[in-house]
Amino acid sequence: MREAQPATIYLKDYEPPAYRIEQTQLHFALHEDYALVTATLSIARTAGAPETQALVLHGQALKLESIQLDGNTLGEGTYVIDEASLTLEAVPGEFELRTVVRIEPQNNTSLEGLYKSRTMFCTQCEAEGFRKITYFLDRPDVMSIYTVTVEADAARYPVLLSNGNCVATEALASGRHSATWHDPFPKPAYLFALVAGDLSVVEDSFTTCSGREVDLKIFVEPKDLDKCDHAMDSLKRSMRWDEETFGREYDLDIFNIVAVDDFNMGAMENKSLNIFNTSCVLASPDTTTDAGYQRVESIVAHEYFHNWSGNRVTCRDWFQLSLKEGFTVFRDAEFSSDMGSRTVKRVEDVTVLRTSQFAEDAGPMAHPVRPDSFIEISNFYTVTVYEKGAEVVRMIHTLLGAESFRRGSDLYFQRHDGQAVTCEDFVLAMEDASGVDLGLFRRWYSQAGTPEVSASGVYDEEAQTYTLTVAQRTPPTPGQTDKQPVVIPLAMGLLGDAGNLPLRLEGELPDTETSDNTHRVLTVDSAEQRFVFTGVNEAPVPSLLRGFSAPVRLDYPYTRKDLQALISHDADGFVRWDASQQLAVQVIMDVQAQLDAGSEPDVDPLLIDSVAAVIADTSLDPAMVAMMVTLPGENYLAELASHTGQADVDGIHAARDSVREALASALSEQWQSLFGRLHSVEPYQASGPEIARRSLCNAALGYLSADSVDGVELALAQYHGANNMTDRLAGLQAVAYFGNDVQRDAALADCFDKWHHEALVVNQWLQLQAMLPLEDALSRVQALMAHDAFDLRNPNKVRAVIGAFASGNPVNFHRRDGAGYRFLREQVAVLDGMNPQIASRLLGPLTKWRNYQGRGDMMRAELEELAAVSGLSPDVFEVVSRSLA
Ligand code: B3K
Ligand code: ZN
Repeated sequence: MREAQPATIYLKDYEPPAYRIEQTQLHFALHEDYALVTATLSIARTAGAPETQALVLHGQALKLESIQLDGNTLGEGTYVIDEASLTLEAVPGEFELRTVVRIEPQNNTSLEGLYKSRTMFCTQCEAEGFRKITYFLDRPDVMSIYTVTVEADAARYPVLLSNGNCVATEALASGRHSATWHDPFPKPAYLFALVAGDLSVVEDSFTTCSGREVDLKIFVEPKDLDKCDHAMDSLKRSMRWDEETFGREYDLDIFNIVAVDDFNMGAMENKSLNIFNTSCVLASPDTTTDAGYQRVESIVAHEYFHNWSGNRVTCRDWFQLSLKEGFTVFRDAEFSSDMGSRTVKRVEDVTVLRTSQFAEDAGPMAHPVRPDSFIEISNFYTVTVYEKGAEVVRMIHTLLGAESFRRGSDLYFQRHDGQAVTCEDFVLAMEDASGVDLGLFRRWYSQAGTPEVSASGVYDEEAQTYTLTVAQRTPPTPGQTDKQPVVIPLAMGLLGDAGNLPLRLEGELPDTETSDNTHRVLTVDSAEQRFVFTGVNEAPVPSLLRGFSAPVRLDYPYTRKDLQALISHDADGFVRWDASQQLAVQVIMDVQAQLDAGSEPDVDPLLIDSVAAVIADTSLDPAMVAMMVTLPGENYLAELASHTGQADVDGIHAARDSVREALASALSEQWQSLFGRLHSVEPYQASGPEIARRSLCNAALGYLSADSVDGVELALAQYHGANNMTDRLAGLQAVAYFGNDVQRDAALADCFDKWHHEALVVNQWLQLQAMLPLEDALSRVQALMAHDAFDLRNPNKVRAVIGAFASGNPVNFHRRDGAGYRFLREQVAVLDGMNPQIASRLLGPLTKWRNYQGRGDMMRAELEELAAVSGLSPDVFEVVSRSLA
């Protein structure tokens, strides 16, 4: 048990490594109750480092069996081992170090390092898991060439994989065999991977732009062989897209993906051996929803894109995590936009950003895209580093324009190929290639918190001018009280009665007008600025932050009529959707106030008219219609409420339900005819138009079942008759939410009965139940945890039940009696002993204790209870202590 408080690491303390490891040879002897890892490292002192510099290798939970330096066994007393390192006080300038360590993969429940998932061995090393495999300089700026031999029982583990190319295989005595892999590209230890198992494979190939053949393989358990086609297709499309869009060609002759069931996150970009959570790679119409298909496509692409943005050019240190993650999320979002609908993808991403990232930025864990300090880096794989980081890259793209941005990324890859670099290097390449000064823009990397932009407009009819005043401020965040203005690209237009108006800024000559003179990107970079548009011949409604051009909170005093105008005919799809959400938010808040005051809810007919108009607008993509008629989520509403005060979870839930009922009943005929028109029993296709059709059809089904028992019958029929998981789950969900107890329990039981053999379906079944806003939700969740289908060691199950309850069932997690909070605290305490990363992640909802009306004390008390537990992992310790600070 650790006594001292875990140490904080600071970016300002970064020092380049004193030693390099040029070659790394590893030999793994895998057995059922232990593994022996022999590491032979060619180490050299960095030029300029003092000869007296000790060599300190990272190492955790390793049992050293032997150690040799240049062939000579080192005796005890010539080195020092503690719980995190192996230190050699005096070493030559160049030498070979050989260690043999014993580890226990079968007992490794942290799923970090080398561990067992069901029947296979696999690894997860990012960020600092390699030190649980062998003694090493486990930091991303130490890059080495790896040769790896894996030896195991041939019958149990016929497939033996590591990074790079397979250079030898051997049959050994006692039914064992081995395979040796060599990766010609130097890489940091976090990209190392190993897999040993009895796996089946789906094979394909890809011809790169220069004509090289690459073998593509997806390894899965034999039962999942029929669920690999979509991932394989997505991989080939990603490879082509990266060549065409970013000029990036794949660099080896082999690219492997392995699916594992027990995985802490979605997937991992290990060089040429990506390891995936089964939930992010397997897809079949019967087990996977449309959202699941899209997730597989985007995660396969994301991990593949890392081959350049992350692997060929990697991070100098973990403070630079967003260098690879923000950039790669931007790249995968662009890919998905090109594969499907750009606006739909944007709306989905912005919803996540505004619901989760804005909340993170406003809470105790707020940190800049490039954090200054951390205790446990695993806690910083956040929506800020990923999603806000991607927004920062997107803003550079907007400010430079597509062509200069591409020149910048070409320069970045060419200049830094094979290096471990910083966010600053990325920005510099963008500046050098474009000539655009990004000096002040850099604040986005160092300043935490979501900027608040307030805009107001004045129309002068006589002068025919429209003056837009834009002010910005960023609220203080923990440890950062003084904020500077940031550079905000504000994409905008002006909407008149008959459409978007031509734009001319004061002082501009008419010939500076661009081809699309109804759209502009204004650069807002000081505390307050005015933009005067001339020649404006009618009072416009401003269309602001088009495409969500910057990750800010925008406040403009729109009237409901203004919003209606934007919804019905602005040129920007994102603004149309956003206006529909703003209108819904206003109406829900009205209803909440009415319910609070004890009056009957009175839903503004303007909302109903506007939803009716959206449904009737056949020029809109059905997926857009589905998103525009879907009310903002309870977590988003709570985030908005806590921005200006505190959230009343029950009030939000009741008001949102009541507005939904009003829309359901006022427009029941429209929902009926939509459903009738869109419902289909044709064979499933995961194509854009089909996904769009299903999304709108199922939105209609939701309203129909909220409105009447006939609607529930329709949902029940859809559940039973569906030929795909999207429609089946939508039917089941509608029955579970709006049906009576008998219908609900029968349908849920039927689903388990039919699908208990498909783990990924069972996870969705668990999650649906954990999120039901029923009075007995907590005891249902406890019963699910006692169910045979549940397993506390499997992160997917934990997320599906405990995670979904705590973050997707607000009324029950925030029960008045505090039982939801107690439950989460107890689970986190248990999980912390098994899997600290998962434990720490689950804590998220409790950290927001300041946001909730009448609940804060109870939530804080649970955090205090956790803080008092001795032997907390650094992961949980960091989150708890920051939350209480
Ligand atoms: N790079 C990995 C995430 C690793 C998380 C480690 N705790 C997956 C990704 O972002 O592509
Ligand atoms: Zn990533």
